[in-house]
Amino acid sequence: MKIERVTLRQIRMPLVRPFETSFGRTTERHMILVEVHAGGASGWGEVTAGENPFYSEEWTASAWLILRDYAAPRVLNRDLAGPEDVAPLTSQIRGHHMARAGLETAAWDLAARLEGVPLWKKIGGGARTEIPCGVSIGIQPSVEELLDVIARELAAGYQRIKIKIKPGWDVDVVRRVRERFPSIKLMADANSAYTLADADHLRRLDDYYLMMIEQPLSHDDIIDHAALQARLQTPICLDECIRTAHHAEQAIRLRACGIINIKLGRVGGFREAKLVHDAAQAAGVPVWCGGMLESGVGRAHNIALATLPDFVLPGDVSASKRYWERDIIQPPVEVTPHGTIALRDDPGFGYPLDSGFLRSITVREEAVG
Ligand code: OSB
Ligand code: MG
Repeated sequence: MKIERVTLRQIRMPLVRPFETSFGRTTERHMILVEVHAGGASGWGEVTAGENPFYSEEWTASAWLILRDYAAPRVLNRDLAGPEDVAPLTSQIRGHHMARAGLETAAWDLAARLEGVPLWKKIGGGARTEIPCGVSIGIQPSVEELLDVIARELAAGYQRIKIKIKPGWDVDVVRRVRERFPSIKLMADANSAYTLADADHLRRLDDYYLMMIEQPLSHDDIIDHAALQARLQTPICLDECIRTAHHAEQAIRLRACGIINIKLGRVGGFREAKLVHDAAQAAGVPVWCGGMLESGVGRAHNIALATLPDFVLPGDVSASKRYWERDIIQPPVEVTPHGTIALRDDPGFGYPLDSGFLRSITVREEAVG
């Protein structure tokens, strides 16, 4: 496989409703789609970076430059034995995993299409034919509104509810959710809003038998998470902290978490995501697939990833219509009444692109090579 050309496209997609976390509020996504061309075929990937460097150091504009000036030139016109060769070729770049993953995941999609197989098969997945789905619910204007949103998502069939927390919107909110929904699978994601000095406060969450608390402490601090986990009954799930399989191994060894959220972008693509998965599986640590408010392309890649065997917990991958009036794939991602996404057997990521609509929301485009 030889990638002859890379096309970068930045698209603009307003969310159907704003999404608020401890680090900020998103009303409109600006994402980069990466198309890689080889032998008359092409594969697609998505850069999941945010509009600002608040979840991690990357944002849409930085990813564009990394892809154009560093990542794409390193893989163009090279003889690749397969898509697993892409990540090592860009590993000289420090950080910028989401930019690198846009290219890497596109190469996996291309390889699957060249072989005429679904992406889930190409990555070695297929452990299940339906993906269990949860939802991630942003910070709401009031607890009443949050309870209404949760009721609506449960009625739609979603198997697990994740709420976002931050100082001032945490223990009392969780208590009221539990009073109203005593037996649902419930978890809370803090996106690094606390420090170890908040350990006593966070310990109050143990009263509400959450499945897990996600990334309570700093985005780059595994050690303090280990100290916090020793004081909590509720399992800690790490998101921001786990950027490589080595981080996963260290976090597990230090008992900093009992669960890992795997995001393709955060770890740099399928190759590293599979290694994180394997490290967690070997240690008996369950994983689930996180989300970054993706368009249909990134969403479909997440679905493929979630067919690896250790993805036993419902993830944050949900229906297109929760995010978009109109998605760039047709049909959009749909969720069954029992809260699952059924796998598709089309080659590659499995959903036809709506190219006319895609063109209409493209704000810049550039070919490399
Ligand atoms: O921490 O999981 C997170 C969205 C943007 C950035 C970080 C996170 C999230 C989500 C939303 O929780 C997941 C989704 O619905 O795509
Ligand atoms: Mg998270």
